Amino acid sequence: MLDTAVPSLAPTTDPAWLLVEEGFTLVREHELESQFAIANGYLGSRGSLAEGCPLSAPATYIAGVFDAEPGSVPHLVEIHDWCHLSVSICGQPLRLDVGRTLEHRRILDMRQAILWRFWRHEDKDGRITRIRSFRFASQADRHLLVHCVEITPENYSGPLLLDASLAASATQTTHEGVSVSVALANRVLDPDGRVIGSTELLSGNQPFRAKRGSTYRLERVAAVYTSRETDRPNEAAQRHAEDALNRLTEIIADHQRAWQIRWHASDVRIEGAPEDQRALRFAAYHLLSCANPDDERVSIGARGLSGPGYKGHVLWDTEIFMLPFFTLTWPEAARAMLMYRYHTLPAARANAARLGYSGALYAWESAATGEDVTPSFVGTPEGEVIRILTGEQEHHISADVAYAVWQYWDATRDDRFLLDAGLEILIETARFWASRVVLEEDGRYHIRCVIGPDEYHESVDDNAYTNGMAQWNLETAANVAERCAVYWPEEWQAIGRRIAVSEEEIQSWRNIARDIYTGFDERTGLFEQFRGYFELEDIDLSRFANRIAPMDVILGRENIAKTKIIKQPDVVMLVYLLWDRLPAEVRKANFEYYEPRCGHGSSLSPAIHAVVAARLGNMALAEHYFRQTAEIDLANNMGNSAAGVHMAALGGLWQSAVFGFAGLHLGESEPRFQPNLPESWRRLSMRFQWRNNWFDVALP
Ligand code: IFM
Repeated sequence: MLDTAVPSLAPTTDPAWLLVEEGFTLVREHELESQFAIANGYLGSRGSLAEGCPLSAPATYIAGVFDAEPGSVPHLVEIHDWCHLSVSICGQPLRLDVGRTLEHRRILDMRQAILWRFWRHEDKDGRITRIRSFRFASQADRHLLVHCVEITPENYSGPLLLDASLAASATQTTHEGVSVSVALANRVLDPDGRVIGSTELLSGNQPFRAKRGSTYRLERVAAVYTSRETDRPNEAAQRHAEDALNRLTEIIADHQRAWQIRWHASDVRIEGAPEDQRALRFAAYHLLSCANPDDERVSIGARGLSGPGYKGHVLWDTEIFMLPFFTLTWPEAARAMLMYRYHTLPAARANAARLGYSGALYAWESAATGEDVTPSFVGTPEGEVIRILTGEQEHHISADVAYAVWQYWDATRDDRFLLDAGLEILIETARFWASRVVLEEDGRYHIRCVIGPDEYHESVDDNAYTNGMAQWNLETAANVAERCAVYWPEEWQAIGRRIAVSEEEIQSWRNIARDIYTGFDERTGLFEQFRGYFELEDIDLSRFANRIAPMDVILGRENIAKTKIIKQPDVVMLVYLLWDRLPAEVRKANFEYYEPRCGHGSSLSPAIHAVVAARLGNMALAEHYFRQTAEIDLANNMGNSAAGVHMAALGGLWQSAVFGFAGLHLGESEPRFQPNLPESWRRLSMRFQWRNNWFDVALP
């Protein structure tokens, strides 16, 4: 008899840790597969039903492993459906759409990061079968995925057939030359815990007799390796899967312990608002699931490892929306993500050079190498082909990466990172801006033909966000470079040998930053979002309050560009990121002007409005936007969670609780709180790490 922890494992009892789906609604299946995804920063697997259903889209991804068919942009590779399993009893397949479902419940236990399924089913001849299963992606051993299924014939004895043949061990090689090996180790146990078979019992053609009231268990481990980690991924995967199956109890305990550590460092506890609590845990669950402090070659894509959206590409979503969570709760993971930007600096340099600029222009959409992989065209459901200009024009990404580098260093004082990687990013991005600006007749530096965060307006001049962030980038690079030259002269010389920086160059960054056009109007205190924005048609968005489609669909792409309606915060984004540099009345004036003009056509939008509204004390708006953000995936309120959860919105939700409602400000000498909690939040408590100290906070 095997000593295994499987039978005693159970979901957490506190409902604030659980996401529960009762019953089965076919059309919700895709969004649930995203919500219920399990991941560990190396592997991610959608929460599909093991036996499949007409709408199943199972997929398992490996972070950073992309493939590209000729002529198309790279996408995350989908590996074999490792957890497929069909069960037949007395010759009848057990399926939700055949017979009668007596009970069907799926539970994502976020505390243990385990996806559970409880199912009682009656076939057309009255046979009742009970299934209890769970799966997880080990947080302690990132190469492992585990799936256990218990099957109990409640009121009959008869032949039980298991078919997992679709989930065979396999090796596949991508067009990009990466070999991926998935090895499975299985065993089937009888009610006494004795092994009665392994792979042969899962072939779909070897039934065994199951006894009424007895529970049979399948234990299955998938191990995944690629040629990026070892020359022999196949052997490594085989060995690892066999070994892990023999140590299942330990594997489970290690996974639970690893998550305990993560939650201890990052759980934001809310008393008085269970739904908000659950939403914050859902956000942290997916963020924590997608990070890997041990791999500097990867970062987190817009939909994490939960679905095919954005093909797994990395955008500014990571640095501006997700990274603050990691910097303050898991700095090792934040560092690895920034190192991904360091390792892709050569591609960013090439990208700038290709367009005739100096320094580094990060790819708007980035995959394994950092080359720009933004698709140039997209087809709409109506069959229209649309040109995509973001890859060519959304240059603010370079300043966003620089901003994240500085934020990380400021919060961690990780000098080694700054000297080995961060400073080079700051310098190369500043260099890009110095070559990107044009000194015009008015004596000001201008940046023409860009797209700001508001993607409803393309090819605009002097976008306030882009210019403001470029100004910040130039000034910060100058300050940090000068500081390094004084404090770390040897390292500074070494950096100089790699990317020679002269005092004149630093001075030129300061001059540009001083004279760059910002679009700020002293009289009104407003930034003009871009040249000519104030002359555009003003449309009262409250007239469209009950809309069910985004404004660009309602008005049409060309028409919306002629209006002041914006897709997502642009000036408000600038106000948020450069908060301490702007007077209070300027922040307020710009929020009050732009907020009513925002159509929230992007999942990135409401969270930033929530943070800024909370900081301004506008609690009604702040709570409204907080809940809108929470519902993006939990209620699929944008209708596109099927393609994966929205990682930026999840990071934004955390930011709206921490930097918005809790009012955390990371000043020069110590963190300060200026809380504005929603009325229902009796108490917010959290931990975070700042400059190598842990802070435990309880508000009020
Ligand atoms: O990066 C965002 C962009 O700002 C708006 N559209 C969606 C992208 C990916 O989330």
